[in-house]
Amino acid sequence: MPSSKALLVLFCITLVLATEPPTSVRHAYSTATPSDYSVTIGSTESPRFTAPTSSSPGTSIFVQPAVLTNASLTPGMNVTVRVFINNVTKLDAWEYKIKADTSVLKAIDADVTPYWETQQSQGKGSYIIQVNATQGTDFVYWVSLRQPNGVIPSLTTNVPFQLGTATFRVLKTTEDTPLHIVTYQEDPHFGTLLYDTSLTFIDYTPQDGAFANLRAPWDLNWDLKVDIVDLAMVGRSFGATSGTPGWDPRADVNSDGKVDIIDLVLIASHFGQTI
Ligand SMILES: [Ca+2]
Ligand SMILES: [Ca+2]
Repeated sequence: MPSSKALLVLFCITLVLATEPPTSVRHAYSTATPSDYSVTIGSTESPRFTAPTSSSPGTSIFVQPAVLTNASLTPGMNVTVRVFINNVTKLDAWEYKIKADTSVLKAIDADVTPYWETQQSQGKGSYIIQVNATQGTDFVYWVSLRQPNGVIPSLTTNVPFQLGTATFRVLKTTEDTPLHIVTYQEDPHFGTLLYDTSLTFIDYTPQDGAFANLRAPWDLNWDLKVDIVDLAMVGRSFGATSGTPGWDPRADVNSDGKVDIIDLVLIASHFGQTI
C-alpha cells in the first residue's frame, strides 16, 4: 500500500518537524587566511569540510571521530580518539583536556602527534602528558621555546591538524557517552587553553566526541541522533515482515517481526533527541 505508507511517513514527519527544533550541528569548519609565520599547514584552497550556515569563522578544537559507534568495542577493549585544531594562527602554547564518564570509560593513555615530538626533539619545546583515571581525564600540555635566532615556533593552519590522541579503556556498554573537551571556563588552569606567539589567548569553539557500543533501537543508523534519517529508514521498510522483500531488522524498532506504525511512533516519541 504505497499511498497509505507514504501518508503515514508524511504524517509522522510533519508531526515531529512541527514540534521539535532541529538538532544542533556538532562540528563547525571554516576557512581562515594562513599566515607566513614559522609553520604553516594547509592551503587557501577549498576546505575539506563544508561550513554549516550556523557557524562563524574561528578556531575550533574537536574530537574525532565525533561519533564513535562500534559494537565490537566491548568492556576491556581500548578506544582511542584524536584531537584536532583548525583555523588557528600562530599557535604557540596549548593544552587540551578530555574527560569521560569514569563508570564507562577509564582514561589510560594520551600522546602527541609525531609533529610535536619532532618539535621537541629539535629543542623547540616540550610536552607533558597527564592521565588521571579516577577523574577520567587525558591531559596534554605543550609549551614552545624561543629559538636562539629569536623565532618562536608556531602553528598556522586552515585545515584540521592533529594535536594528539587520548585513549580510554571501555568498562561497560553504553548507548552514548561523551568524550568532553574541558574548557578554560570549567577549569581555568588545566582546561583547554590556546595561546599565540604574543601569549595572547586564542578563543575557540570546542566540539566533544561521543562513544557508543550499544545501539538505541530508535537510532536506526546509529549516529546517536534520532532524526529524519531514522524515520525514512522505517519508511523504506514499512509493511515488511521478517524475511519479506524490503525487510530491514533495524527498522523493526520494537522487535516484533514487522515494520509498522508502532515503529514509526517509537521513533517519533524520541525524535530530535541525541541519544
Ligand atoms: Ca539516527
Ligand atoms: Ca515492529
